[in-house]
Amino acid sequence: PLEETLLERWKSLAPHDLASTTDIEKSIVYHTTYTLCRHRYNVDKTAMYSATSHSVRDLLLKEWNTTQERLHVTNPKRCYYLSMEFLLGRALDNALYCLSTKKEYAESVKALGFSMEDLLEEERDAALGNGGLGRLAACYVDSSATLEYPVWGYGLRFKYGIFKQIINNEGYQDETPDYWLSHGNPWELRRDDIKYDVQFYGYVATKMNDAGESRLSWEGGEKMYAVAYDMPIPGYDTKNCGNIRLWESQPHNLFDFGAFNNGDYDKAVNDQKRANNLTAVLYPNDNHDSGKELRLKQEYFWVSASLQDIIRRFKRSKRPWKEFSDQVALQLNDTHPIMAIAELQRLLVDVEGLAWDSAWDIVTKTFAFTNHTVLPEALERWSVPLMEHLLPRHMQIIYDINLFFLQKVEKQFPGDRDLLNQVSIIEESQPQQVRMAYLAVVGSHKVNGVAALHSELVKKDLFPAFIKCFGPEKFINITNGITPRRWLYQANPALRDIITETLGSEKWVTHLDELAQLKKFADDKAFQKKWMDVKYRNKQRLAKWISTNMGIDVSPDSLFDIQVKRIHEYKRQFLNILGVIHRYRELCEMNDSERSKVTPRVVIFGGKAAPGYFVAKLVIKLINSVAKVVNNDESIGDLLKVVFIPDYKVSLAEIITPASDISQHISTAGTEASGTSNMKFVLNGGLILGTVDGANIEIRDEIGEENIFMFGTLADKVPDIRHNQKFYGVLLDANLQAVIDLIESGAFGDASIFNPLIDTLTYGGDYYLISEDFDGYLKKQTEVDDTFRDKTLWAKKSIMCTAGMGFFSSDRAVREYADKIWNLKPIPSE
Ligand code: F55
Repeated sequence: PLEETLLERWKSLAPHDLASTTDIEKSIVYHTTYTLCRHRYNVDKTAMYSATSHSVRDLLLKEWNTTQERLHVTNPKRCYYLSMEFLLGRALDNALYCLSTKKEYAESVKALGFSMEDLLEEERDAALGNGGLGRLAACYVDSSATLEYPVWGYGLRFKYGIFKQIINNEGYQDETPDYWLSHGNPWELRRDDIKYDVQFYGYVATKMNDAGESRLSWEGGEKMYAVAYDMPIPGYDTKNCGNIRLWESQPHNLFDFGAFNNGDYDKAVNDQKRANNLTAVLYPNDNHDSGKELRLKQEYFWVSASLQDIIRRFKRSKRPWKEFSDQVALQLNDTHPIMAIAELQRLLVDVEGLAWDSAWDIVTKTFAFTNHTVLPEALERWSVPLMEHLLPRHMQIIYDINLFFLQKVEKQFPGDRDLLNQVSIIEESQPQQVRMAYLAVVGSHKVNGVAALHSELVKKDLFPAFIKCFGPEKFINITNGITPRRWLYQANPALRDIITETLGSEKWVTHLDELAQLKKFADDKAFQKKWMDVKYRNKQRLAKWISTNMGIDVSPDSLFDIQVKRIHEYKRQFLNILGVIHRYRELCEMNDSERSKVTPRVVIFGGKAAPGYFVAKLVIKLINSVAKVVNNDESIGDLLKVVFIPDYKVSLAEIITPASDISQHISTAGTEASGTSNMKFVLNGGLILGTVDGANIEIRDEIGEENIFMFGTLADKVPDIRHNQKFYGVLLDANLQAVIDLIESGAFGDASIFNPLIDTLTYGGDYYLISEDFDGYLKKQTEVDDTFRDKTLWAKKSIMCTAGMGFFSSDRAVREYADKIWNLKPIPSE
């Protein structure tokens, strides 16, 4: 460290704020010249975006540094959010708002000959996630930074994020790699000095430690480096700045000269390649576990590097180990980081020399686990042989954790063999499997679901036997939330402005409950008009995007009906498109006078299917086949249009979400843990058509049941219906049968390709209850049409939607985590 007088000098020389637009212009020109080495005759939009971002980054890094300094001095308890995925989207617009300098930068950029709108479009999405789980992590770091909680995210720096989706000429999904770093990334900082070894394979040996005690030790195998990259996460209306630390894998020995000299060139090169590949690509499956060795390697690599970093920070405080959980909270985002439990136990026992029980006490006080799904195919299980091969010492530790746990259970419930089988972390299959979710329950002090219904199902369906062992208090609910900054303030400037004008302040941006005051204007005719004008302009904006990018013209006077999310059978995009076909059938049979009474509709789909998910990809194909026929049927005109927007991602969601009249959240009851896009749409004054599932239920409770269109089987009825279908088969709903007949007639092209999809309705039962729910769905859609024709009523409902959304702010959710799980206090920046 520098001595006092030098410190003062450094302080006096610290870069100062950019006080005027001239300062900002200078900073942008500086970065163009020196960071990018571009001449002023040679600056295009991409370069200008980059220079502007570097300039903004300087401001952020200043806050980053003061935040770290403050934390260093106060040394409070910190929380680390371990998430394989952070679906951040774009950073520039968000940073400009957080630093409250968007206006100044827009002026400066203009003075230099560019438009801010153009520059914002230059930025590639940081798409390091699949869907809801990854976007949730992004919202939570936003809220943590804004609320000044000392929270860091830890994840992986994938070279390729979620693939880019292309819809080919036949209407099928193709995938191309998302090389998002091709133009550099001004929002990350590589930390060459923060680098750890991560080990794989090898064997377990017995060794003597300094005290002459024998200890097990993990030896041999292969090593890689983990190098840190930091991404600053600005808070809104605060000088606090959060951080996400992402690890990149690197070869350990820059080159294995030994192997090379021995003529084994392939081995030398392959070691390098393996290390470089480890963090190359994000697995593109949502709600489905791939079970691949490379995935387990990614998980352990990330968890190991993160724990080494966290422990190094803890050790600097010179506190005794028993205070670890007073200083550190670790949140496990789904099953992906659960190896961290075994890894921390290993580090404490094998490396730090703690006794097993003291170490285990620390572990269980430190970890908490968030579950995001009850779908069995999404819960990770790793085969014991794979684990023994890749992580031999961890496998032993998991066996021991299980043994000691089962001994305790046996003591509590003597002779209850069934119970022991039900709670064992090891599944006695061929080969044996490690049930990662069970390891998380045993190794954590709290387990939470992400919406009220889901949290009940977690207790009832996933971990019933554990309630017996631990009591129900260990299992809690924290309903998801979304950040109002990105999802209203940024994405919907027109709505933002009338809300602020009406409420007389911007307080709602950080206190979303304030929106409730809008209720008193719900019947105000002048306000309704303003409100619906905003909706109209947002629909025009989306219509323009669709026209420019897809060549399809849609009328903003139509009802915009949107379903955008990952394509999955349980989310039932199939139900939606079958409903569209039904609508088309009816239109075809109407005369002109009947048609004149129809509410014109644009049905918009978007979302990626996992590349290996055949049935989901077939749903995309069906949507596009239907779109082609319907959109080209001149007799239908504007009464019905179908659009599949390719490559749905965060930046597109920001245009799509504000433009909905209705959005669909129609999962089979009990399958969608929460959903978060439902919250985004309602926050933006969109009504929803949904099932009694996930957070839809709580949205209904908050906004009032008269403001939501709900239908469908209830979750507790689903198992019986499935059971009966298995025995007695499925008798398809009559309207559904007519729709299927139309598909099979070849109305949408070669029908045989859709057979595997149609089979999911009948073979072995209609697992997702499409037929069961079809009639209720159609009836609700008719109600939607009728209600939409009453413009005043619709406007009122739309206002009541936004007004009721205070609860769904991620600020509220993060506060709940901090209070109920992390025991964490904010560290004010001023
Ligand atoms: C990704 C990889 C695996 Cl191996 C498993 C799951 C996923 C994944 O992307 N899950 C996911 O997005 N889950 C969603 O989490 C949201 C946030 O809690 C929920 O709102 C949503 O219901 C749930 O499906």
